[in-house]
Parts: sequence; structure tokens; C-alpha cells
Amino acid sequence: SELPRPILENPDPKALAAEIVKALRYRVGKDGSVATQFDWLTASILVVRDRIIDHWVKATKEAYDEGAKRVYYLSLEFLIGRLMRDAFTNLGMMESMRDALGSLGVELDVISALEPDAALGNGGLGRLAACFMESMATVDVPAHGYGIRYVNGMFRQEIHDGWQVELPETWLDHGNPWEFERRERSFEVGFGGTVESITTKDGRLERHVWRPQERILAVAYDTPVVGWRGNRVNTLRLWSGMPVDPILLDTFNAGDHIGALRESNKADALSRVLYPADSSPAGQELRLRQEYFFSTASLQDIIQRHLSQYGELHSLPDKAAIHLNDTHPAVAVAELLRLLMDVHGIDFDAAWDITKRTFAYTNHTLLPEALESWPVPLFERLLPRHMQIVYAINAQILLEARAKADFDGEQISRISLIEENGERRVRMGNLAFAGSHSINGVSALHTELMKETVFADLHQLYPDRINNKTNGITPRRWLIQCNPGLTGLIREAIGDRFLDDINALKDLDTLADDASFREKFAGVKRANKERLASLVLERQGIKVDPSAMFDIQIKRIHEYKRQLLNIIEAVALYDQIRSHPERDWMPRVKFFGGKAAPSYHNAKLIIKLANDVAKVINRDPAVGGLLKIVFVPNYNVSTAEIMMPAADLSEQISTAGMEASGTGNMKFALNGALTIGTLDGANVEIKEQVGDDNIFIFGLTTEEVAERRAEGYNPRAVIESSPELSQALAAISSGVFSPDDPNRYRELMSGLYDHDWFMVAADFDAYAAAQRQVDAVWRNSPEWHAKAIHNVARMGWFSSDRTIRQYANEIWNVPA
Ligand code: DL6
Repeated sequence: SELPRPILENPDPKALAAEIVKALRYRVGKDGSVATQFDWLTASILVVRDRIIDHWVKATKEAYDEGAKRVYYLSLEFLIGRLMRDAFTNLGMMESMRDALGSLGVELDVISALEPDAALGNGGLGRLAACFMESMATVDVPAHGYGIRYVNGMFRQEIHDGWQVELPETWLDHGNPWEFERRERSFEVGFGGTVESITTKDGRLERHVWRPQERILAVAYDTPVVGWRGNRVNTLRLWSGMPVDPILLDTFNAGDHIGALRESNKADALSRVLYPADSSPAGQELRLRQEYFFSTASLQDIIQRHLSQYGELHSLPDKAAIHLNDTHPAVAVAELLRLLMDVHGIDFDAAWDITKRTFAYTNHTLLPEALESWPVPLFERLLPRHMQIVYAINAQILLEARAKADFDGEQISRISLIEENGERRVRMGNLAFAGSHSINGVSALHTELMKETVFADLHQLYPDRINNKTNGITPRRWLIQCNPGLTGLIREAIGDRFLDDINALKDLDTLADDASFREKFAGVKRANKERLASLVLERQGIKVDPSAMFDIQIKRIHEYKRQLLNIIEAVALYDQIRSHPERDWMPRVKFFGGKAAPSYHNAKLIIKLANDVAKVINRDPAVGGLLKIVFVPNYNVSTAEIMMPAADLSEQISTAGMEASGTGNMKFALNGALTIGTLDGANVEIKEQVGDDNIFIFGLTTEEVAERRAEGYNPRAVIESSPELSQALAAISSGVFSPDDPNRYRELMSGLYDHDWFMVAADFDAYAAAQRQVDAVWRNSPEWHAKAIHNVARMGWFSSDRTIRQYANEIWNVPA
């Protein structure tokens, strides 16, 4: 039967209040008089979850009955954040919930702040997966996300004396009311052991049987993901490791109480922690185990579902599109072949054809150090059958490469799945490419660079496979939910059409010239800045003035993202303000936020530098509050939801050619910040959409970076020719900001003089000039706000609904 289509009409708060009280009593087991804030949170989640479940059951059944093709999104990371407000927003219940809770003496904002962030990801790649899940539900694509239910997600960052300290994040401490454990949905995962060849009586090879030495169970935990207006509810299925034998009783009885838990500990380790490095492969055995663990569990699940519905596997590509989110699940290519051949008796040629037609792969980075590969001996020891299969695939693609007469030996060796220079390694990017019918990049520039660099040879061999799908963000979380003030203003100005068709934001364009609208827009921004200012005061005791420009750089800390360029420019500006106090400086607060991989020395030092510089500048009375620096600790999805709407200026200043896309850049612009950025990643397309006049572009282009490197870039000469830069570097290097340890930044600075791979020096003057241009526009407030309004009006294209429709139509072949 047709369920009522939830719309933005809030349900009756009285009835909702009764539901909450009932959930509190019968499902949390508490009475209102003794309930904690957490109990109210749980009860509220259960109430909204019930509504979601009705739609979930319906959507799942419909997809089954219609024999719809399903999308399976395999991702080692889902950076979800909080879910409750998202669900309220998408079901149009926010205000009713607020009133219902209010009538019970509970504040929605207080309890929603207690919901832990599900931080099962590092950064852009994981957050993209979360936006995609929401968009797939919104545009009605039947989909399952598959990942790992890490007990400890992304670490919590504290700043002690300016240094990053990593602490475990324990998001499951109070239980997780969103998830459903599905013990009945568990699959065996093997590791190690031997491979037996079974032959027929006349000696012909019949099949291979892998006899793993270790066995572990993967148990499913399902979370419903609801789309806009509850249109559709999809499933995020996360796997948790469980021992086959929880306790080895013989060992226990023999007195070895610790040894008796060996199996249990091993299983537990698989889904215990998320590796906290976003762009260098962890390299450890546990990581490969995690990758295989979730890949095989997901494939076994997919195959079981397909077989129960269709009874055979040749139709798999017609009914299932399996997407590899980067190379982390690339071992699935070999695993699907193994399952098809060894378990289901399909021959190699047919199995290989099914595999290629089923898989698609997204690349998220060109950084050479981020391309995953595994030492052959490790791969072979853990996955002996898969090693054989990798060799078989390799033979197949090298045969195809040789058949193309123009391939030389060098190219053949670059196409090979096995890296032969030095230690032999399995190249996961090549494996994912070989086993997929579609390989996509995440911005137009990145996709072109993929064709020219990492995958140049594979692209020549299979020229139809690489395509572009520029990233997007869900406007529900990144506008409607995180910026209710702006959403309200837009609704008032252009009506509600944009809620369903984000391109309708274009109607705002003409309002950029309307002084009264601009004032209201400025008022909303001001309120969002006040909210951030209170947060910073409350959490860090730092007072910032909301009328100053809020200039924000929030993202992982990475040399290529060039937080260092920003900090050095701040130091140069500080110097200028002190030397020329008489000039008309525009007050600014520079915010930084982001985590560094625990083993990334320079990134951690950059965090310390930001904090050291902040300490000196913020205390200097000569600056008179014209410049302040704030490093916001523990940047995560929830903090982003407060910072994005409060930004005036968005810093997107990576070295051209190095940021695959960026998605923070989109969130800022959608919330009315102007971008200062390089022609990198999706900045290029943002510039095309918002127009050259509404963005501050500076710096070397990708080609220029390559040329400078090729011709022997000499950063020392560049630094010496820029007095502002030399002075800033000298100040940092000599310990002006680190009097307790004057040499702290000497090496970091001398690195800039000697190699400067990320072109900080080469781009410095252009960046500083662009910042002065920013000041000039900021001085003219109506002009600034008009540009900001144009940004909001023109960012609709970056909705992840658009991205998902493109994936659906051009890669997965499902309607959307
Ligand atoms: O595609 C999502 C996101 C891009 O927007 C970023 O530009 C890119 O750096 C990021 N990559 C990662 C880690 N890469 N790997 N593997 O998060 O992907």
C-alpha cells in the first residue's frame, strides 16, 4: 500500500511527545523523571527510526518485486557524522520534534549535541561515500553501502601545548540505536592455508579448493539511510569481526586463559580500528586483512541475495553494479573470480566477463605514495588462491597488451599487476582497473590527469573505460540542516522549489542586486558567525569578533593542501600590520582545523606552528585584534556543520594538480563563502559555475607546476626575490614563534629553501596579492555579499544528487 509521502509538514507535536514517552518507557526502560539526556536522545532516535523502518521495508520489498538492479557501494570508509538531525530534516519533523521535546522539558539542541559522530572515515573519500548514500536514497536508486563497523573510528584530536594528541574515539559507548545486528547474516572469512588442485580421473584440472588456515566470521549490522522526504530508504551494512569459536575451551581448561581468547582477539582486531592515514597506504598486514574481510563478506552477501532471487550467476551484471570506492576493496576483483570459479563452477573466461561487467572503480588521488600495493609474499601468505588468480588476470591483460603491437616493454611492465622494480608487489590500482568496465576520476582536471599519468598505459589499452564524475555534496546536510537561517531566507525569497530541485537556487541570482535581500543575507551570515564565535569562546576561551572576516581552512593537514602557505602569509601580514599600523587593515580571523595522520611528522609540526603563531599574534597588543588565529581542535563532521555556514572566505589553496577534487570547497560556496583558490580539482569547475568575478583564483596552473619542476625549480632564488616571504620565513625559522625551542621550525623552513615540492614559495606572492584583493572587496560590503549570493545561487550543480544521477545513468545502468 502507498505510504503517505512525508513532506515538510511537521507531524503533531502532541502525538510525537506521546510516542517519545512511550519509547522511553518501553524500549529504553526509563520513566521521564529519571531519564538522562542520553535516554531522551535514544528515545527520540527510536521514534524517528520507526518511521524510517516503514519506508525501509517498503523500498526493499519493491526493489525485490520489481527485480530492480541494485547498486553495491563498497567503501572502507563512511564518514557519516550524526544521523538524528539528518533524519528529522529529511522527514520534515525537525520543528515538531523540537516542540514535542520542549513540551517534555527537553531541548532538542542539547540532546542532538550528545549524539556521537559516526566517524568511520578519514576525510573526503569517506564523507563522499556518506553523501552518496543519502543521494542514492533521494534519487531512488536501490543501493547498499558495505563497509566495516569500526569500534574506534577516526581518533579524537586534542591539542596539548599546541601539539596534536590522538585519543581513541568511542562512539559506541552508549550503544547505537540506529543499527540492527543481523547475526543470521554472517559469512566466513578465511586467511592463509593452502590451495588444492582437484583433478579428474584422466588428470584434467577440475577446480581449485582453498583451505584457509584461519577462519573468522563477518557479522552484519544494518543502518537505514533515508533520503529527502523519505523517498526511499537504503541500507548501510557494516561488518563486524566475530570468532568462529569464541573461546578455545581445551586451551582454557589446560590453564591458558589468555590463549583461550586468541581467536576472539583476532576477530575483534579486524573491525576494531580505522587506519587514520588518508593518503598513504597503511602497509600493515591488518589493513590487507580488513580489506579482504569486508570485500569477501560483501560479495558473499551479494551472491547469496542474487542466487536466492535468480538462481544463477550469469545475470549478475544485469542485476548488480558493484562499485569500488578507491582501491581499498580492489581485492574484491580476485575474490569475485574465486567465488564464481571455485565455488560456483564457472570457467575463467565467463567469470572474468561477469566480473568486468559488474565492477566499476573510482580513483580519488594521484599522489604516488597513496597508490596501494602489497608485497607479493604477504599477499601470497594471506590469500594464496587470490595470488594465483591475480597471476591469471595478469596473463590475460598482458596478452591483450601484446596483441596491441605498439606497446613497448616499458609499457607492458607498467600495465602489469605485479610491480617488478625492487620488491615485487601487487598493484591494487591496476587490479581495480583491469577488473572494471568503468574507471572514474572525481573532477574534470583529475580525470584528465589520470589519463595522462598513473593510468596512461592502461588508458591506451582500454580507451573506453576512464570517465569523469565530478564530486558533489548533499544539500540536505550541507545547506538545509546545517544552515537553517539561510534555508529560511531562501524559502522566503524564492519559495520551496529548490528543496526538490537544487538548481532552482539560480532564482537567487537576481536578488544579489537587491539591497534589502543583501542585508538579510548578511544578517544570516552574522548569526552563523556568532554561533561559531560562541563555540570558540566556550571550548577554547578565545574571543573573536564576528564583524571581522572569517577566513577558514578546514581539511586534513597535508603538505599538498598547503596550510603552511596560509600560515606563512598570516605571519607576513602580521609583520605588515606591525610595520604599518596606520594603514586601513581589514580585521580577519583565520581559522584552521584538521587532523594529521599520527605518523606524518611534518603535518603534525604544521599544527604546532599554527598554534605557536596564534599564541604570539593573538597576544600582541600592537595588532589590536586586526588579525587573530584560531586552531579549532578535533575537526569533524559536526564541527564542519558549524564552521561552513560561518565562513566568509574559503581557503582552497592546494598545489595545482594535487587535490583530486575537494568537497569542502563546495560546502563553503553553497553556504555563501567566497573562495580563494588555485586552479586545482573541482575549484576549476566551481570557477566555471560561479563566474570569474565571484572567486579569487591565484597561482601556478598544473602545467606550470610541471614545467617549473621540469626546468629545475629553484625555490631559494624565489624566496630571496620576495622580501615579504623571506622575512616571514626568517622569523619562523629563527624562533620568533617558538622561543621555548628556537630550532623547532628550522628544518621545515629549510625544506622550503631546498626543494619546496609543493611550490609554496613559487605561489606565495600571487597568494598574498590575491589576499589583498580579497581585503579590497571585503571593504565594500554590498559588493562582497552580492558575490556571496551569486555563489549560493550557482552551486546547485554540485549537489551529489547530480553526481549520483550521472553514476546511475553512465556507469551503473540503473534508472535515476
Ligand atoms: O573524492 C573525494 C575526495 C576528494 O575530494 C579529495 O580531493 C581527495 O583528496 C580525497 N581522497 C582521499 C584519500 N585518497 N585516497 N585513497 O580522501 O577524495
